[in-house]
Amino acid sequence: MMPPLQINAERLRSDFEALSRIGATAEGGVSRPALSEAHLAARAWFRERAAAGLEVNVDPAGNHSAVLRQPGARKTLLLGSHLDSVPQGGNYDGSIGVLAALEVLRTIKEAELLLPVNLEAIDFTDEEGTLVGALGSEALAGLLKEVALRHPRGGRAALEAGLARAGLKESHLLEARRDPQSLAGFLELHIEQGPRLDQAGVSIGVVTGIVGSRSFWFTFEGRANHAGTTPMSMRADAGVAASAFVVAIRKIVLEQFPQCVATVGQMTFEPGAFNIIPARARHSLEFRSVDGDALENLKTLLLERACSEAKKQECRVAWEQVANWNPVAMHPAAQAAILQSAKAQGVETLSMPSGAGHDAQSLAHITPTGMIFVPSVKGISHHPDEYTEWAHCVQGANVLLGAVIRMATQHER
Ligand code: HGY
Ligand code: MN
Ligand code: MN
Repeated sequence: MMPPLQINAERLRSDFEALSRIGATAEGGVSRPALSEAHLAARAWFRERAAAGLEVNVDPAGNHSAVLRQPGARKTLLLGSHLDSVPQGGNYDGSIGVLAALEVLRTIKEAELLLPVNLEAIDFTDEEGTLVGALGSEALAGLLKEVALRHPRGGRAALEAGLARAGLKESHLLEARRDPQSLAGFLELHIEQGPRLDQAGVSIGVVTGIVGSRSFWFTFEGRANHAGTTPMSMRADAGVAASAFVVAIRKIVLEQFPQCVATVGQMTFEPGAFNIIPARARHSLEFRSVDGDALENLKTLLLERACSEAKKQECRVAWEQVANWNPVAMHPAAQAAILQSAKAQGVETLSMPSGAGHDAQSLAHITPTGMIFVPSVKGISHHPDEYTEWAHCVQGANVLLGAVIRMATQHER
């Protein structure tokens, strides 16, 4: 029996090292927030690398892709991830999926392997939600709503500045929508970003489903006053109200919603001085679960608690929901293709849900979608110390290659 086709590991490594230098931080990671100069530089690099032998495409949502056309093919199998990062992020989140996808296309082209579907290695815009959240993949899947653009998670100013830098027109973003009938599926290689594979000593994760999440901005309004002369009993301290709510969020999730996680990642007080009682406190809140009902029940409870904590401090509270992603299952055919590919390479697998969000959760709504995880050492991610053994990156790319061939050959021309 022929050994399975393998990617060119040296070429993948040289791409990974070149890309890691774009937006590199002193701490050893990368900072390439969506449509920032560093992100645009990474996209220019991708276009140049892809142009060597493949067709390059940029759609109205800025999604960048390399295309390997196949004679007579009517559908396209998408594979890829995202080149944008969180601020002060790591080198592997998203990057390894885009580079492995590009390497799969080059390997199949060099092997002169003819498939019944086109292959497209794609880098989606703003997966991380610095601007909107899964902006490019939601636009391609036809899920992007005007309301998400009017009230984006990262604020209107950041969105407008990013689109201007990238030369993208907000009014054209939705034109990136693809006809689901034109797609044969989507596969994404990604780091796990959690500790399970690393702890289990297993090198390939087969994702069964991806968590849903809800994102909000909360604003507590109190009364600014002199920090020295105002008796404690006469204060309407927005900072205390918000802080009490943040502590309550953790308590409620730990005690009543063990299937959820919640995070307050940003918080500001205004006017913001040692000697002024905060008039306003604004903070983010994001909570996630694979259980859609739990998300809605937790949302109800937290909104009630925000009101009661505000009242205790004689403050007012307002909120704005800025993201709403539902849990999605990965397609059985995609999971089977990944499992068969890993088995053919003698690689042990672990089937598992994803606690992180991904572009795959947009694509899962319109085409058979699957994800392959590779281990994150100590489960660290969204941090410069994010690290995956290089052998696992190569193995993940080879499992992606085998899964692509299996999913592609399930189609007729
Ligand atoms: O936030 C996430 O789960 C992903 O890294 N965007
Ligand atoms: Mn990611
Ligand atoms: Mn991420």
